[in-house]
Amino acid sequence: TTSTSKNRGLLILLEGLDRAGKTTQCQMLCNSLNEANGPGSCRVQKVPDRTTQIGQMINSYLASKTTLPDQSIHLLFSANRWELRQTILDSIYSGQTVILDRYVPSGVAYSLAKGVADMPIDWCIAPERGLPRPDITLFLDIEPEHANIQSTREDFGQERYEVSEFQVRVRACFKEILGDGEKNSGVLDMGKVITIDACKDIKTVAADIWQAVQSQDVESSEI
Ligand code: NYM
Repeated sequence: TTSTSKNRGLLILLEGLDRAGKTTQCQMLCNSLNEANGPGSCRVQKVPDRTTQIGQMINSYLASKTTLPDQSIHLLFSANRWELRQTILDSIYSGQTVILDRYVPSGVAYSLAKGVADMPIDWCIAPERGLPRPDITLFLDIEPEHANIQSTREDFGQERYEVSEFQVRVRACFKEILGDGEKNSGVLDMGKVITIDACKDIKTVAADIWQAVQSQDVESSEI
């Protein structure tokens, strides 16, 4: 089970398209885990982390204030995760569970969906090798047309990639790289992958996520 009897915290990843409700669900899951296991036993890490210098470059790119070659922005997203690596490991090995709001699968799926000829899947995955592996990945699946109108981020719909034809391709790429259920059935090893129907109402999705996390017998192996 996911109790604090483990000597390390868990690394839990929530993935999905823009407006699938990831940020809301990360917060709800974190609140529930903090209630169950004690305050501070869990935290959320947003990826990309827009607060670092690299994060600010990513933010300008997403806001279309700057342009960059597809390869460059891909590597900046990856570099942003490498900046987070040590703090994630520190948290986990001090016993704190970390919930990631996006991670490696977003990095690969959004770049692959661009269909750039010299950015095949192995090129996209290469810079991600060696980053901490999540214990469990919850893919919040929505039909792109069900993307929530309401979002916790005010500028939703304004950023690059937030166009529905592109989201359809990103969804297909997510499914290709994550597989559908069994460990290692996709191209990336993101731990146990569970697909959650995120078209349901917020509370039902939260309950489904809670159940998936509780029912998961996570190995306390090295990350
Ligand atoms: N994105 C996110 C990428 O293209 N590559 C990545 O590695 C990551 C982590 O940036 N449209 C894209 C997905 C989103 C945007 O938005 C980040 P948000 O709302 O901060 O999750």
